[in-house]
Amino acid sequence: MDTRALARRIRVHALRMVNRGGSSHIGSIFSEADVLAVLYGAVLRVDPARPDWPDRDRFVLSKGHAGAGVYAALAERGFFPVEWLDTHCADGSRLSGHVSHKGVPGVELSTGSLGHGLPVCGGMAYAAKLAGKTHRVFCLLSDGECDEGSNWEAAMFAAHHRLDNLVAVVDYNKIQSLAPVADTLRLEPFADKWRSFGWEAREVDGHDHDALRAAFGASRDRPVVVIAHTVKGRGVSFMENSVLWHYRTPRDAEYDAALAELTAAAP
Ligand SMILES: Cc1ncc(C[n+]2csc(CCOP(=O)(O)OP(=O)(O)O)c2C)c(N)n1
Repeated sequence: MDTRALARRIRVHALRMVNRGGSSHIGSIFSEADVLAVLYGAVLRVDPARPDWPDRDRFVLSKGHAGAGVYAALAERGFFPVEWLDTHCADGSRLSGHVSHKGVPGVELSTGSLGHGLPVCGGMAYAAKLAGKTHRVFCLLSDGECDEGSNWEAAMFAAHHRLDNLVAVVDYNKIQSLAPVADTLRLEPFADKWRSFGWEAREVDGHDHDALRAAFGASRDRPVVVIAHTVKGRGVSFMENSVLWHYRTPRDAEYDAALAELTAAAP
């Protein structure tokens, strides 16, 4: 699958969904879109016709507020009709703003309260090991989410059990909600922290599809964290690196301008 084209479609779907549903977090979705496209387009071993296939790779979006990106990726991969996306955040829709697994094929875990995805993924990866399974577990975290102590407990657990089937991906866009991460609770030296917890840390440009693909390769003996350096709002110039687009909904001229920019972009 052409992952760059998939990333662009994820962004366009998400922009429409957020506009139509009157919801937020478009900057957070744009920053993760390339990671999602590479995972769903080239890396995850999944079967849309059998979303509960026991040997499937698991993907959990721990930064659950950016769930529109996952819904768009799943629809594009054929887990459910693309038309479902039109119901995002509407009354009675199964596609809630924070990602939900209830009635949505392909979603493994409902999230939104930050700090829970990695602990659950550690359990999934450990269970796979105990059962002698070879599938892998991927967890997408946000940088601000790494303020939550539960992640560091999960990091210790995963290293202790040598969970080489577990991959954490951090969408390191350097902004959390309304302020820079560095001013809120500094993460650096971030990769060294993970390494000191017993993980293999790989740092990449989170919008470079070849680099991401290579970084998702297996490790021989320990859990892997892919620190994906990203830009919040990536793909729409007036949203990039702006705290405004964490909670703001693009409307009217802003929406038109964003859509025009995304649809004009290659590929
Ligand atoms: C436990 C918990 N505390 C607070 C929040 C409210 N909240 C929503 S998004 C967010 C931070 C967003 O920044 P970041 O985690 O870096 O994600 P980004 O959107 O930049 O990818 C916060 C604090 C939450 N969802 N869960």
